[in-house]
Amino acid sequence: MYTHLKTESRGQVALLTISAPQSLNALNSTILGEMNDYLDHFDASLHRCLVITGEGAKSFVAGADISEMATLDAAAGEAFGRLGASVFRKVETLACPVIAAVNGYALGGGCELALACDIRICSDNARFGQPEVGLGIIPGFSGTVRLARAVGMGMAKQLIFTGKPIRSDEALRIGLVNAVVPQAELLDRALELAAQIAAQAPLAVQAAKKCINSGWDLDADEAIAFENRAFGRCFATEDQKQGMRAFLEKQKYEFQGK
Ligand code: CO8
Repeated sequence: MYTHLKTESRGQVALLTISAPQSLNALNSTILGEMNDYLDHFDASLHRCLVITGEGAKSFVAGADISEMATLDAAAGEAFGRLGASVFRKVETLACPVIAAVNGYALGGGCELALACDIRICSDNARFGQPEVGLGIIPGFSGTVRLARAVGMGMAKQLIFTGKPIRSDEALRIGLVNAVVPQAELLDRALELAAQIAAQAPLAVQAAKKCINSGWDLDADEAIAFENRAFGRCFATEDQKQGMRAFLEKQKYEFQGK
């Protein structure tokens, strides 16, 4: 059992709540270690989608823990950055889709965690920002890499160079989030979206995630060839056979992930 993570199953959807409300869910090495363990043991044959949120109505994650970072030297800072970056990479490359339900502050490492997720939806009181340069550091959990990919280089540079947070409506405008919903509805809306994903053929969803992520880093010809191989492998699944049979016979089929 974890001290700062709450884990639940909602049918085929897993819900992970980061819970350190006294520090607005700031990420220290204990929490990052727990997340690492959770992700290492995540079974995508049991859960078809993961929703990550923060405890309470005020903060998703208010950043990496400043009290832990304050006395680090260069080597320890690099090691701490490596730990966070490796945990977030596990989020990004988790077999199934991950939705960030951003319920308030997503600052520094919190914004970077949201960026590592496949889809972000947020509450109307959410605030996003990369305030690191105001602390004498840079986004160190891969924010310089992922923010530019999400919102474009100019907007990423503005957010990172000024450290100024933005509100949920601006986050929606620049494409940082897919949707803004009232705070009280956030978790239900995130779980609804997750359930829609979970109802699809899970191996196909996983293959699509892999193609989109891998294709981003490849040139177009390689990305298309990668997709083509993945497309072919879909035809070796029971879900493809049953899914197409059910369509042609005008029936419903519950995908088995086989
Ligand atoms: N780290 C540690 N403690 C925090 C953090 C944090 N990131 N954020 C909030 N807290 C604590 C506060 O110190 C306070 O504790 P206490 O009650 O003991 O005084 C408690 O949470 C409540 O916070 P506030 O009283 O400040 O609440 P407010 O409503 O007044 O303000 C804010 C909320 C605006 C979110 C404010 O707390 C704030 O600005 N927090 C810091 C935000 C920030 O700068 N985040 C970025 C941190 S740096 C980072 O994430 C780098 C990631 C890459 C790391 C690379 C490693 C090398």
